[in-house]
Amino acid sequence: MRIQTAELLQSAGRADQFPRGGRPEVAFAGRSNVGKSSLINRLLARRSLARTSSTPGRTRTLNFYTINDAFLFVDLPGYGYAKVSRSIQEEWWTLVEGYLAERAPLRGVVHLADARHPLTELDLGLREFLASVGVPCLQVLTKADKVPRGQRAAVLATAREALRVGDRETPLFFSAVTGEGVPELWRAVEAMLGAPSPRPAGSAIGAAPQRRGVPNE
Ligand SMILES: Nc1nc2c(ncn2[C@@H]2O[C@H](COP(=O)(O)OP(=O)(O)OP(=O)(O)O)[C@@H](O)[C@H]2O)c(=O)[nH]1
Ligand SMILES: [Mg+2]
Repeated sequence: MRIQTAELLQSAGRADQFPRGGRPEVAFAGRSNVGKSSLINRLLARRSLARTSSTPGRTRTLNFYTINDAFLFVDLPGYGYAKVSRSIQEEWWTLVEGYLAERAPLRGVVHLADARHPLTELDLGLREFLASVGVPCLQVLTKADKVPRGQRAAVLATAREALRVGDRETPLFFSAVTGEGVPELWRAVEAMLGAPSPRPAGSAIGAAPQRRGVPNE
């Protein structure tokens, strides 16, 4: 993918701030500090378009980026950061759930988990939620530069077992540091963007979001 333009369209802290328009979009979800903003920057070959930080819980809004005036990337607030108050976490989660369940242009979600750690209940809960609202999801294992090649097969096997996907799904190793996984992820993202909307025809509303536990530990 040749990136001609990539710009922040909107930072939304409320659903009525989500941008309108029919361009398809892919969202990036995962725990706080897992590397969502870094992955977006790496994919777009922009050093600091999406704000990254060593302080977890930095991305507090849904940040919509327009790429080539053709499609959108959405950087979602991370979940599971214990130092953010429960009520704030609950507020973000309600907003994110509503977005995932009802956003008409959403074609798929790239779900990030740290390749060095097992998937958590929150990660699995998000995957389940996406399945329940019919949104395609691609599993990415971030910070792959920290996982020696010799450990890759074991990491993959553990992730597949946690996800209960057997051989049907292969999580993708990705590194924002080395660029590993960039071409593979672009292929998957392009396929999502090119696929028909998973939402019911003529409706902006998918299944109603189910309440889940507060995304905290
Ligand atoms: N080694 C390594 N570090 C990474 C990688 N991706 C991100 N990081 C580091 O992880 C930290 C968090 O990265 P972010 O991209 O800000 O993570 P985020 O998921 O957007 O975080 P929140 O917005 O707080 O939810 C930063 O210190 C990054 O430099 C990677 O692929 N390899
Ligand atoms: Mg971020």
